Amino acid sequence: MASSNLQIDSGRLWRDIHDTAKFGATPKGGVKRLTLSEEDKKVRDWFREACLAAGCEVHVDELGDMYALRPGRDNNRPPIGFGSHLDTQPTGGKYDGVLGTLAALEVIRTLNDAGIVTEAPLCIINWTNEEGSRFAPATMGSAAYVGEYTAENILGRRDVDGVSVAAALESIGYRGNEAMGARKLGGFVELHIEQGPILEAENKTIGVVEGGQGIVWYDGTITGFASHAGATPMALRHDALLALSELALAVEQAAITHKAVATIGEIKIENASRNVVPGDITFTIDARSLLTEALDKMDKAFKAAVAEIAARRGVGIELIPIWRKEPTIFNADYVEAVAQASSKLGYASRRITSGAIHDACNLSMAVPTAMIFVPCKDGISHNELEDAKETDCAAGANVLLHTVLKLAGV
Ligand code: HGY
Ligand code: MN
Ligand code: MN
Ligand code: MN
Repeated sequence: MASSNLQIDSGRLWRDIHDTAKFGATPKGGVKRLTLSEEDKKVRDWFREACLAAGCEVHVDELGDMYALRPGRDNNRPPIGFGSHLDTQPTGGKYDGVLGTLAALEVIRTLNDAGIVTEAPLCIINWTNEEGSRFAPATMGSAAYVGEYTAENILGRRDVDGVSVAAALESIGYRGNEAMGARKLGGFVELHIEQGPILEAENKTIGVVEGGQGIVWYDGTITGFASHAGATPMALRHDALLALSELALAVEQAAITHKAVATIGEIKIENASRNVVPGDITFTIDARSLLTEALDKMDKAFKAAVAEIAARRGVGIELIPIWRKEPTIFNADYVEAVAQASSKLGYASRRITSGAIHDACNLSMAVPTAMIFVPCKDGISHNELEDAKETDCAAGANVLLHTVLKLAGV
């Protein structure tokens, strides 16, 4: 069958997306499938069976990244990789990561149905712990794959209950024996929902992603002084929560000033009690920008605010950067391949940059990489309301199919 007007099976992809959403389904229609949890095991097992049924060889590396290989005519060439992630946020949705991973599987099935063998081999990938909400950092598996971390460094990381990555991998049977990074790729393409409002607002079906924001994650602690909520005069308090409240407004102002974004999250008052002035608080900051210098300027502004608030309120404030990733620029030829596939298929598209971090942002440090976005309803993601249209998911998968055909050769 000629490959030029090949289309994926939209119904099959849509069924897969909704079938796998049952692994970690929440009452509000979202998905809670934290990395290396029992729910993650169930979707990994489903994905492995589906890849085997599609004739792929499935390999797992020491951090649980899953690689499903489809031979090409010339298996001396490195495979073209494509995929995303199957783990979700605690209040995640059905499409973040899932669309890109299952669309990759659908591309393989479509090629099987059409009896097409590409020149280069293909490799579809489910990366471990893209979300970073159980174990930091986010995009963990792909970051280790490109050498940002050793496997040992990652295996020792622990979640809030003290469970290590190594123990969690073993508990779900996905601590593979393939050495991290052993599987060389010739390039990588990731399909993903935009997770923002632009494509929908402009009535565009495809986002041709040119790059992504850089990111800095901080862990913060504020040490005030727990005291009696009734007997302690306001002027004598060292209230950790009020100090954090002022810092939060300073973080917001720094982001606005530098045309960036920043979020205070994961706030925890230690031994909280209604009638005790908060003494000790932990919190996190997620700061992002397309510009490295904006990340640096925000860092400076955060540090200045910490010093001023701590001195004035008589509290201790510690802000520790735990992860930094520079802004990403994707490979121009790969981006062009996405643009050409999308216009050949007649989809309305526009160039766009990614506000979210993705595994592709790591892969772009090692191999030519590009991303394809499709709209999500009201731009909502990292929320159980996350939703997308079947036609947009199919369009994204068709652009993925034709981009991969172009890059792998048919
Ligand atoms: O945070 C992120 O950007 C990613 O979606 N986990
Ligand atoms: Mn994602
Ligand atoms: Mn996400
Ligand atoms: Mn992401």
